[in-house]
This record gives sequence, C-alpha cells and structure tokens, in this order.
Amino acid sequence: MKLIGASIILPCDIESRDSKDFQVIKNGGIVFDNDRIIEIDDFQKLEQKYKKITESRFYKNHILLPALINSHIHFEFSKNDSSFVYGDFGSWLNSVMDNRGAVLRGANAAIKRAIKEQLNSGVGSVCAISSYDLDLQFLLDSKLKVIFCHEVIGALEANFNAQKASLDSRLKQTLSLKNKNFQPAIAIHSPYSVNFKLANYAVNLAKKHNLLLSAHFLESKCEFEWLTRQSGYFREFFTRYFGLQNTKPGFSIESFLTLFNGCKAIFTHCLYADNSVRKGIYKQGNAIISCPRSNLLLNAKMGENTIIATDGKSSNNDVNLLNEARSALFCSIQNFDILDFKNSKNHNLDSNFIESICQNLILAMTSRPAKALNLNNGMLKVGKSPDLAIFKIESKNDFVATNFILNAKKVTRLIINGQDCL
Ligand code: MCF
Ligand code: FE
Repeated sequence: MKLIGASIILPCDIESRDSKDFQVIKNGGIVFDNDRIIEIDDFQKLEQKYKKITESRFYKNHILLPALINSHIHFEFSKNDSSFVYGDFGSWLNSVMDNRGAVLRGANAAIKRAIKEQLNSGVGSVCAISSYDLDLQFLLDSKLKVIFCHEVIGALEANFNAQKASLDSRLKQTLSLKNKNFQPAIAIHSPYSVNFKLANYAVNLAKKHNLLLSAHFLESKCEFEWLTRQSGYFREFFTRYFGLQNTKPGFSIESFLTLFNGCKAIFTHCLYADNSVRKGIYKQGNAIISCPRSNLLLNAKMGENTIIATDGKSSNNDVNLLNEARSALFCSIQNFDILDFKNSKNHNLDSNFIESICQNLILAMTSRPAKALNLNNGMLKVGKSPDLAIFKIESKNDFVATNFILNAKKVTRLIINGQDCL
C-alpha cells in the first residue's frame, strides 16, 4: 500500500458532460495498492491513519490527477512526417492511398517513440487503431493499458471470405492475450470503406466476445455527400483505386448507426453529424471522440471536444495529448471570439470562462474516455484502478485547470495499476 499526496489533486470524479462540479483538493492524499484506490482525503490525516505503508510521499507544487487516456491513436503511422497532404480530406486520403506503404514500412523505431511520447505526457491508457497489427508486440511490451482495435476495412463484398478469415485469425491471437492491461477490440474503419456483410460480421463478432467497437464516422464533407447523395469525392475514389464504376455506398448515415445498437462503441470525428445523429449515438450509450488537430488539418473544423484524442501522426504533427489539449484550448478561445462577434453579445472573455474550457479538457482526457471505453480508471475515487499522473506545476492562483493545460509538459511520475511506469 502507498500514500501519495500533492498540493493539488484533481479527482475528475464526474462523468457528466458538464464541468460545473469540477473538484480541486488542496494538500490531498491518496492511498492505494496495485488493484484499487483505497482512500482519498487530506494528506496529513491519511499520514496519521496509515503509518505502516511501503511509501508515503508528498509532492509540493505538483498537480496529481488520473493518468490520461488517449482514446484514438494510430501507432502504425508514427513514421509519417511529410508523406501526406493536408487541408482537404480527399487530397489527404489520396496521399494516404498513394504513400502509406512507405510510411508503414520500417516504422518500428517510430512506433516505440510514439509509445514513449504517451507515457511521458502522462497517458496511461490508449485505444489503438491497428490496420495491420504491426504495433501489437510493441504495445504488449509497453507499460500502457491498451485497448487494441483490429481495423476492419473492405469495400468489396467479393473479398468477404478472405477478410473474414483474416479478422478471425487476428482476433484469435489477441483474445488469447487478454489481461488486466490488454483488451482486444474491433475498429470498423468507416461507413465508406466497409461493405455491409463485413461490417455486420465484425459487429456480431464484437457482440459474441463482448468487445468494444470503434469507427471513424462523418469525418468529412466528402463522406457526408457520399452517404447522403451518393456523390462527390468518393465516386471518383472508387474508380481511381478500385476500378469500380457507379459504386453505391454500403450505408446511409442511419443504417450505419443502427449497426451499433446494443454495442459499446466509440465514434471518432463526427464533424458532419447533426444533432439528431449525435443524439442517436448518445441514446445508444455510446460516445463521440474528437481529434482537434486532425479535424482542423483535414476538415477545418474542431468538433465538440467532449472527449479528445490525438489520432495518428498520419494527421497530426505529434501524438502528445497535452499538446492536443493546448491546441483545443486556443481554438476554443478563437471560436468564442467568432461567436461573440456574430451574436454581438457584450460579455467579455474572462478567466472563469478559460478555466471552464480547461476543466472540460481535463475531463475529456480522463473520466469521460474511461466511461466511453469501459475502463475502471480516469477518476480518483475509491475502488477505481490506481492509474495516476503527477506533474510539477505551481498554481499561484486558483485557476488550476488553466495552469495545468498551459504548463503540463512532461509527467514527473506515472503510476499504472499502482506501479511506477517511467
Ligand atoms: O483518423 C484519421 C482520418 N480518418 C481516417 N483514417 C485514418 C486516420 N488516420 C489514419 N487513418 C488510416 C486508417 O486507419 O488511414 C487509412 C486507414 O487505415 C485510410 S483508408 C485507406
Ligand atoms: Fe483515426
């Protein structure tokens, strides 16, 4: 059993989409073993109560919070720096189709660096989208808590048998590796890139083994036009890359969403999801993940940021979740300015408003993704898994969340399942 304290503890003990009950504990402490958090209270009180423990340490001028969760990342694309083009989703996807072979080849060192980047930025859990399982062994060897999503992709029904066999064998391997730190899952790439038969097979497999599902959904205008009007960029895409004339999408927006009824799923991007689609997702008990920088680079939109993740280096300059949060903060401030101007409202941007954005961003990397991914962490609460991150950050004023988002660069100590990870 250990007792660790800090000048500031952020328990993130709220699941709601509202940050108004965001709690800050000053001079707090947390008692835990390798399985669970046992007690949270004033550090001195806990020090009196727990005298015979293996470690008792207080971190002055530090912030302690749940280890962060990166809920959507493609490690296999970690070698990318300048192979893909940005600004227009279609141009990006063409550049991925044309250059991904070279980016995926010899990426081992880059994958290892991306894993280190997670740990150094205080990330303890990841939901990894894996196209070819090239990142599997590195993730198994790492100290990260991993949800490993085998990506399913295939627009042509004619290839069903081969794709089914491939998914079956990939999953057979990882199901046998399931443990406290590793869970297999399935990523259905997107409604434009899978046929109904394959997607339906994958969903049933997820149901059978009780696995999380992930999907890119309504990311771009191109995708929206394709699913709603069978027109635009994707018509040409299927001719160009698959030699198909007059292809039709395998799904409408509604039929894709219906596939996930009764499943635990996360939908990434959703930039072109209107209120009724969003409501549909939340009604299923599922969640929307935003990747702010990826969304901006490929679609000039940021998304709703209830939960944030980095996406891969395929559409980002790094996979550092703290940098992601800072970008989201600055973009939210810019949006406030635009909204304010449009509405001709007179209220000014103030420190409380910035603080509430930052509180929301902290919850977007902790309790909310934990709930979305069914992980027993992301909150400092009795019974939760002891996954903690400690950062050296002085908070001279009361805007603790702002101070965290602006200044958190490298974690001082990262604990996963009660064990040190750096
Ligand atoms: O999330 C971003 C943008 N949307 C779609 N796909 C990807 C992203 N980053 C990497 N990808 C991968 C995806 O997993 O790119 C390929 C897939 O393997 C695109 S489809 C050939
Ligand atoms: Fe992605």
